[in-house]
Amino acid sequence: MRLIASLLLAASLPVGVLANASSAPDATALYQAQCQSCHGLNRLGGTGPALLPESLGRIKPEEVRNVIHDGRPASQMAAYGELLGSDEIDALVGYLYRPAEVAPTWSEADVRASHRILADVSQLPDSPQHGADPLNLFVVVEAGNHHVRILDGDRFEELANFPSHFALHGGPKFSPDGRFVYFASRDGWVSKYDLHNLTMIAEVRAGLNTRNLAVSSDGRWVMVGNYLPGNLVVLDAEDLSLVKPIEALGNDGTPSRVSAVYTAPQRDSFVVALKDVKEVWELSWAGTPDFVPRRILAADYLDDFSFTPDYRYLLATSRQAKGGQVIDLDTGEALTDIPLPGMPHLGSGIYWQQDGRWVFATPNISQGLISVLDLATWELVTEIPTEGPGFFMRSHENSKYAWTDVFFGPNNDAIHLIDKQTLKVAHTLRPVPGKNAAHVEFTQDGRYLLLSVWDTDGALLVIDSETLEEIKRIPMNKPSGKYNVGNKIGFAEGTSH
Ligand code: DHE
Repeated sequence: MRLIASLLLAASLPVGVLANASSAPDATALYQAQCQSCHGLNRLGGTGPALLPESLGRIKPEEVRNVIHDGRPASQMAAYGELLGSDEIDALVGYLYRPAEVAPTWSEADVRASHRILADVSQLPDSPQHGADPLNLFVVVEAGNHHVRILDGDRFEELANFPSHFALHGGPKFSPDGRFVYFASRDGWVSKYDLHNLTMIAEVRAGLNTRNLAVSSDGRWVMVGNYLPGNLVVLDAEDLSLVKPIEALGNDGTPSRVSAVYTAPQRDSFVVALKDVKEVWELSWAGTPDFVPRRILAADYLDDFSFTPDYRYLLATSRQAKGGQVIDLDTGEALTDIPLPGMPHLGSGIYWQQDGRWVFATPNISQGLISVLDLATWELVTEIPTEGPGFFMRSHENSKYAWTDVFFGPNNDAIHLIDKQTLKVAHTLRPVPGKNAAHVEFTQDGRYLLLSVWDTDGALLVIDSETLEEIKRIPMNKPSGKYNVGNKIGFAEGTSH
């Protein structure tokens, strides 16, 4: 409705409001007339997403142009191609990629004002109302149209399908009993959804540009990591009300963006990666927490973490060292550097037992290889060549393969199955030739797995993990991550944490 109102408003504006004397379109006036009612004052977002350069960094200007011209299907974004000339659309696109005239801010009061309770949990049944096994549900993020689908992991049938906030990123996280799932959008919105009742419970905008969230394993706290503003935000996991914002300032006062926040269950703490200062933070949630960070000072900027199964050691990408560095979280000491030359995507790394020892494997974003490390000695065991750089890796303790995608380059339709004992590629599948195949997740028993055909005209494939045969195809628009409740709450071997 508001979009239609803004269209009518624009249509009735006097000539000259949308173009200046030299007849170059006035992008600021265009924004105010056409976009502001949905996308907010100063481009901070409203019913539509924020349109700041920080928010659009991952979207090509051509795509933004197309969305303005044609609208976005299955959303409130209308098509402006009939109303605006091509020079006006170009001016708008240029404007959206320019820094905001007013520096964007998001205060404690803004967080509180955005908080909404959408359902009263005390009035809802506390047992599953859908008839499916609550620990074998899948939460599937359909990135192409900003939706979430909930699937029964035994019958692979859909239980719910609902719109999400714009651009969910990072894995959704679960309450310890698996009843609730928490989502973070790149736009700063955090939502809590009840998987027993298939109902949204609460939401809050914790920042303007968010990286991810983590949930404490006692189920009490949600910690959100933001680029904009550079801070952590502690929320009450019960209703997402604000508990405490924590400014990300280095030891010497240097402001930083937060790269990501992780849950370390055995340590009763959150571990935080900081983008602009050489520190790792640990914040304990034990007892009555004050959420004052313990600072581990590092010799380098450390980003994108993975952990040993006991969460004693942290594996981080490091810009200066050989690509990777291990930190002992007990002592705070840097233990060793690890040769990881291909920009590892450690968040997707997984571990398993090979030949009586624990190994850790990670894909690399800039080179087509999987790095395999010995978790006891931190020696590089091998590098497994792939058909191109990958993003995600998954396995299950009942599967003999580690599945990894080729996310980038001409072979991005390939999926490699690495034999977990020989550490060699045992099979290469091309589920839909010519279309990007990426990101898998197993059922709780490891018998089947879901695989994304990451394409506008894409699908979720259900594959038998033994025979490798496709047993079902569910059409979807760019399905990205998918998450099995039981695997996630059990911190299962082979899945992301
Ligand atoms: Fe992600 C997880 C960082 C780009 C899809 N991504 C993560 C995590 C981090 C991270 C630190 C782990 C946090 C968590 O799960 O809570 N991602 C980054 C980046 O720094 C990078 C390279 C650039 C950026 O601007 O953010 C990046 N990520 C992407 C994408 O382009 C992807 C493919 C599409 C998208 O949605 O933006 C993407 N990232 C994902 C997904 C996960 C993820 C689906 C969860 C994986 C899982 O299985 O748990």
